[in-house]
Amino acid sequence: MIVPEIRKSVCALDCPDTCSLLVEIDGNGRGTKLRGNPEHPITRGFLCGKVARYLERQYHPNRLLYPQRRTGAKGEGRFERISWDEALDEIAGRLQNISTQDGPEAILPYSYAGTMGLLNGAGMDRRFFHRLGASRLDRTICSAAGGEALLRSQGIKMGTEPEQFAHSKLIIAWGANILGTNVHLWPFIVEARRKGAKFYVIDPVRTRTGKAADRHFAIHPGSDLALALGLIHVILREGLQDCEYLARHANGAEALTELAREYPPENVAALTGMASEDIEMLAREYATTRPAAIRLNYGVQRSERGGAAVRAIAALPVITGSWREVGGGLQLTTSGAFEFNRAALERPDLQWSGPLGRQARLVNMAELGSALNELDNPPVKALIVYNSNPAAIAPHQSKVLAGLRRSDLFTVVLEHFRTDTADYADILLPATTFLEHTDLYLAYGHYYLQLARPALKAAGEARSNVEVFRALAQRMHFEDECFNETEDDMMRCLLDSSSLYLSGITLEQLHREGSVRLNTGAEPFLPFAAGDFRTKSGQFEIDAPSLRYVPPMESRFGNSGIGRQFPLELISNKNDDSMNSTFGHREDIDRQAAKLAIHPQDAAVRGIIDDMPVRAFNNRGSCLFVAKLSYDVQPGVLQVRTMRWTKSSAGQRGVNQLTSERLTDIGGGPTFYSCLVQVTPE
Ligand SMILES: Nc1nc2c(c(=O)[nH]1)N[C@H]1C(S)=C(S)[C@@H](COP(=O)(O)OP(=O)(O)OC[C@H]3O[C@@H](n4cnc5c(=O)[nH]c(N)nc54)[C@H](O)[C@@H]3O)O[C@H]1N2
Ligand SMILES: Nc1nc2c(c(=O)[nH]1)N[C@H]1C(S)=C(S)[C@@H](COP(=O)(O)OP(=O)(O)OC[C@H]3O[C@@H](n4cnc5c(=O)[nH]c(N)nc54)[C@H](O)[C@@H]3O)O[C@H]1N2
Ligand SMILES: [Mo]
Repeated sequence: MIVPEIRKSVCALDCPDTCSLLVEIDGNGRGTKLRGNPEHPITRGFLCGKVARYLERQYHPNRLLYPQRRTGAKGEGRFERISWDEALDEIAGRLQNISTQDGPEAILPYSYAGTMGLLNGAGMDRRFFHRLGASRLDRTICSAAGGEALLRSQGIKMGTEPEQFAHSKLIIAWGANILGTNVHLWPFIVEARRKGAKFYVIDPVRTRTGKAADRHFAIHPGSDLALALGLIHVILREGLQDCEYLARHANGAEALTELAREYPPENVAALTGMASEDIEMLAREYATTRPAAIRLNYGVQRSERGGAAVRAIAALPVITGSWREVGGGLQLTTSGAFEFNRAALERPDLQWSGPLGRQARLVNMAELGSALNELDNPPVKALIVYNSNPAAIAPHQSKVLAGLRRSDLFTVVLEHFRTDTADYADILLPATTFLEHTDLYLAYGHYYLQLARPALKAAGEARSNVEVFRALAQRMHFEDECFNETEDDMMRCLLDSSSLYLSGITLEQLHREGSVRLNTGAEPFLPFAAGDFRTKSGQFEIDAPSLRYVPPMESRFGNSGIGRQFPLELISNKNDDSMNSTFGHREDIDRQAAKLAIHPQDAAVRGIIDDMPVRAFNNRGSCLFVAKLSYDVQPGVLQVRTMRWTKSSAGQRGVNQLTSERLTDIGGGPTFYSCLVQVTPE
């Protein structure tokens, strides 16, 4: 038997788990199998379904293999092959002209976390755009509201490590579909349950995770702030708080006590749709079952008051003193512990020595449609897209597509596949995958830093984002030394940080070991056991006045009147088997994303039966789905799994036809899950 060669890699998909991978390679250097690294403390030898099959995507016949120039109309998807030299010359020439005529801020980069790699996600690209003086992109599309909430309350985006969930006696998955989007946390929950822990889920949708729980609490979308205040009401009323912890480590407890008085369980039951006894029970169990951990994920903060909801939920372990305990606390993200020297990597200082001589304007990526159609002084004349597929994933899609169709917009797309966005490119460039380039990875669901070297040969003429922006910098005669740096130089820049969490970690060690635990100090890691919040005051900032609950305007209970015309709340959350729009080329994924879950009551009054084609619409747009009658959603709530490519959906269109550009209360995030629609048989 021939023993295959094994190379190590790291999964770069936008996921809290950031897995350590083993790639089996045959004699010709071709990858034959991907496995989870059994030695990695979080990956623990298994992969999710989509990444176990990632080699299909890697070697897919539709992979982009060489640079192309558009020959058809924008959006039509007709291209001709060109050379890299032609492509880079044309891009550099066009960007130079636009910069001269309209000013460099007429150029807008658009990228998100297609790869979580730091070099290809926020490295040479940032340097290039900073030196160019291009508009800066506010990367809000995913986690801005929740992130800002943690920064305001805790001063740092950090939380309970996944390993400690095994020691919890009560685990609450709050807007967190763990089995679907964070499956490597699951074994720790299984271990806890084996030792007697209870597992509860708070989610408007009964997801796979909800079905696997001891209890699933169906909550009205966007009403989590009210629930948190109701729980706080009961905890304080019954004296279950940790007075000492609160007094020493939190600011604003008195004002919160006042506010919480206004949220007795009876009132909160009406606001959240949960039973008043359940609210009482949940509060008591949470405060008295020790240790108790909350896995809060990003579902909660994708609605209008999402930031305040996260701040109120994050106050719970402060009120009960749960941060003192192994297996207590809360995890929304761990990413803040990776305190790299980002300035050395991204070089924002280059803006001052470039043509602009100042910091460039900031454009919110959640408002791309407005930016492309309405922004002035200067208008956006060039859009450079990489690590993202805005034609599918950005809200108010009709506006985004109208912008992408503009004949005076020069669009460049760096991609693996001809996505919906790629169809609008003037120049389309083939990108390498994470299996083909070097990168460094933080994680937002654990505390291990990882390095991956190329495991496979680049497909066709594909180049990494780092290589492309390095080459463009040369074409544009940017002479700063940083544009000559290698990937290793760039990683050294990142590691050159005074953070204790990174102290002693070297590139050599990362190269040798692949995965290195951050220096989180003595085990077990209890970041806020003695307070130590990173706010200016060093205290957890409750800020009760910002936590008053009002239902989302765009909900059945909002006061805007939209609900009369469009009475159903649509949640377009993640697909268990996919990754945003990344697997949009797969037919099975497309079929899943075409299904609209609707409660049998809502279906009956509309004459909708199972498997019937239906149209969902509102004042922004409309799209076709196949109805799936289901008790997994409450009456008044619909659910669809994101995210299909419009082009593979045969004219039925993507769900973001329906979502709005309205922003969250803080952080400027999108409100994907505050979305009212009407549904009719098609
Ligand atoms: N399989 C898979 N994994 C993924 C992704 C994927 O597309 N597929 N995407 C990745 C990305 S980009 C991210 S940001 C993470 C996100 O990971 P999660 O935050 O876990 O994913 P979501 O599906 O957005 O939301 C989680 C749950 O919140 C629920 N929810 C929606 N609105 C509300 C609400 O108002 N209140 C409450 N309590 N719950 C609500 C949804 O029904 C959903 O079940 O997952 C990452 N992992
Ligand atoms: N309705 C609705 N809309 C949503 C969401 C939702 O839940 N509902 N979720 C939102 C969230 S949380 C997020 S994070 C965004 C995600 O939106 P995006 O960040 O756009 O994520 P993907 O759709 O996965 O697209 C990533 C693209 O990057 C490409 N890519 C991957 N690696 C590389 C690389 O190394 N180089 C280059 N050049 N390209 C690469 C992939 O091929 C893929 O097409 O969507 C948001 N939109
Ligand atoms: Mo995300």
